[in-house]
Amino acid sequence: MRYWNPQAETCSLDERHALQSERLCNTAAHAYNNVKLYRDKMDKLGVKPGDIRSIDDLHKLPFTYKDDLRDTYPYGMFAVPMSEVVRIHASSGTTGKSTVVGYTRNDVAVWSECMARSLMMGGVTREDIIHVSYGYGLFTGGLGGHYGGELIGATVIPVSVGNTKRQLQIMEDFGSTVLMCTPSYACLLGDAVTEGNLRNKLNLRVGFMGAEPWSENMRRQIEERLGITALDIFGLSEVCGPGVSNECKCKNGLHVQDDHFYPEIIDPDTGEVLPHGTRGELVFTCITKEALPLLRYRTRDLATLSREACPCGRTTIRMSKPTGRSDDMLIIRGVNVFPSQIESVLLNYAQVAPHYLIVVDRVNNTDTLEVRVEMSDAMFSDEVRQIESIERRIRRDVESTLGLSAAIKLVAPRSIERSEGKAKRVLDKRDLVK
Ligand code: DLL
Repeated sequence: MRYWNPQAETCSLDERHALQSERLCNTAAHAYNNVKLYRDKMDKLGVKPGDIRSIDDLHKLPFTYKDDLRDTYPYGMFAVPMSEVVRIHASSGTTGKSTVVGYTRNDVAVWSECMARSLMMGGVTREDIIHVSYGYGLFTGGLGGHYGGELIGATVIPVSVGNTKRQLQIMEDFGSTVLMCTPSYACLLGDAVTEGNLRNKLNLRVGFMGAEPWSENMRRQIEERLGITALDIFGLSEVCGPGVSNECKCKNGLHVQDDHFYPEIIDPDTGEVLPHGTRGELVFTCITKEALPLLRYRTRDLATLSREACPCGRTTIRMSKPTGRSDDMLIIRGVNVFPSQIESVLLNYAQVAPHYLIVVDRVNNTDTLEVRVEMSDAMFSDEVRQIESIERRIRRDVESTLGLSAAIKLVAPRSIERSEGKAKRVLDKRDLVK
């Protein structure tokens, strides 16, 4: 079988349009009737659910922003009672509070279905052994891959992250055929396989890499070193997690599961909807979600959309690899990081000045994070021991805020370059999109 759900994946454009329209009408009413924030936003625009008669009316609906989720933290945008919510995930917010996502039983089923469709794009069947090295926990990567794999009937190994030596041992001993992990971790595994001369001992065939941007160069490296076909998988927690879109073996864009997540591309500055083929900000409307029916959610990811026919036969719309962001979010070792999160930690320390620079690099296929912070004049004359102690405390606070280790370097007053316009807070030396 080539498709998990042939009807959903290969139906005619007219059928697709009719299904999307019906689902959007229901979702607009569901959101309006059950989420105060949407009722207020739609009332302000003078739009009633009855004004939404087809998917072509989508542009009449208001946008949703990450901050809307933060302002209603944790459950204020849920459209069902908590007794209907069977799962919670969360991702980084712009400051202290995370973005909380809820799923009903049906939402988990839809997500699993989308993941099963994704896995089948890489030819995964019940005969496969899926090695899931995405993190299990509030992050959606681990459980997303897990449920999709089980739905197909494949054997799923929930390895989660870390301990590369053990990962390779499990892959070899358990005969893993499918690898799911971030592209940077796949590069690291590739290095270890090459070093240990392990390639012939592994049975890997295909990989699903995502959660962060990656280049064609990285794809080449991963495929060569691990002996696999490496496919791009995209998603975001707010919309469901991985499986919003995925590459098929043609590798010419990611098929969006647009019978569940309807994409638009807009101008990030004006909000105007842009024609297919134009680069802009990706916006998703969740047209089947029960717990969190997001309308026109601003992902901040920059991409293009295409309706050109794909040789695989799927009629879903395709998106390009995301080629950047319209905000300042960084993805470091698969973890989403907003500079404002780091700033909020630094502001708690009177000893350091509000001048800092976040330096991100990639060394031996692993992302590194260093925060350079200027000391105040008073602190600069302190003893080394005291300076080191503050450095340690800041490191601990940054790590617990981000869930990611960071090097903290206290530097001399006025040593960080000042800019005349907007302060430049981030120096990203990685070469991610090419
Ligand atoms: O990263 C979900 C996921 C898990 C996707 C496993 C794929 C595999 P969040 O933590 O909410 O969710 O981060 C979402 O990560 O808005 C993009 O900026 C970025 N991102 C996700 N997949 C890709 C990808 C998961 N394939 C944010 N290419 C998104 C580039 C990606 N960026």
